[in-house]
Amino acid sequence: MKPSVSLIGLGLMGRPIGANLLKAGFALTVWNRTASRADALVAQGARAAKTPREAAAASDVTITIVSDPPALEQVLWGPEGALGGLRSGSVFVDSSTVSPALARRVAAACTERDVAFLDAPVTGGTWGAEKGELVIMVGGSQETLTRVEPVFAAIAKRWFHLGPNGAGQTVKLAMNLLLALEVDALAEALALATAGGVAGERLVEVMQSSMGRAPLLDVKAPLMLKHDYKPSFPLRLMHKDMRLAMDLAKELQVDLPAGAAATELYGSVLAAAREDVDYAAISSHWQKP
Ligand code: NA7
Repeated sequence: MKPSVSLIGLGLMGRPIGANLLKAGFALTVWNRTASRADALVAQGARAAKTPREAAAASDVTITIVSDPPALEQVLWGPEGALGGLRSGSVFVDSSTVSPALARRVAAACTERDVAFLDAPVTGGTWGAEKGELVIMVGGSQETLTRVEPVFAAIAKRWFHLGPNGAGQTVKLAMNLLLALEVDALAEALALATAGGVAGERLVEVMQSSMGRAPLLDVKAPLMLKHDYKPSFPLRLMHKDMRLAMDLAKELQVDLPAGAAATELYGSVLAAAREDVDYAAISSHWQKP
């Protein structure tokens, strides 16, 4: 029999994830801080819980996908928090991107309650979430992963078991640092070519035939050339991940000079942004109106 699932956090990622869980036939309970964001899923058959605690108590598997470490702490340990509701013997999966240290703290709190825990941040953006083609980076035991694989199959095309709790978040932070640097490198190369009198499109065309070819060019370059920064993966969340990566580097005493410079640049573009934009908006640093 399919496990019942609770989903806490119905932002850009949570809503399509919920829709795919319903489509796959899971009994779904949802909770979101802004209650109205649950309406569409409720119309499709989900049950709305009144509190995170009630949501967690309703199911065999509980998934959280909220903004950042303070948001996760709030939904777990805040008033009527989910941690107090998790059923003994159930599985808790956190798909938010947070620090490995917080993932390990959550794991310890779950162990005390006889709850199995996976840190399972995702990649693929809203596009991957809508298609049910996310990629999941998993930290925790293989046995727990095996239990939730039918749930993962409804929302993801692949998942990687990377080690004990915290390993999923470690890989996610390293990966997003790489993506942020790649997009910054592309923005810098476009700025240089454009200043030198060559259209950015021509640079991209050449890049597509070179060793620097990357799927990221297909997705982000056209948006950067059009100055179209509608958020798929918001700049504010990428900057949050870069800060988490830099904190981790400090903790592990790893020197990341390009990461540090890029984190500062992303921070200044974020501070100047007047609306929620994609991280491709890093290009706007060189595209003054
Ligand atoms: P969004 O679209 O910014 O959504 C964030 C979600 O987190 C949304 O449901 C928020 O509720 C919720 N949130 C934020 N702060 C809190 C607090 N303090 N308490 C409870 N709930 C909160 O992010 P995405 O869906 O794109 O990304 C989610 C995660 O996946 C993030 O870690 C990414 O880095 C990867 P709201 O609707 O605002 O009431």
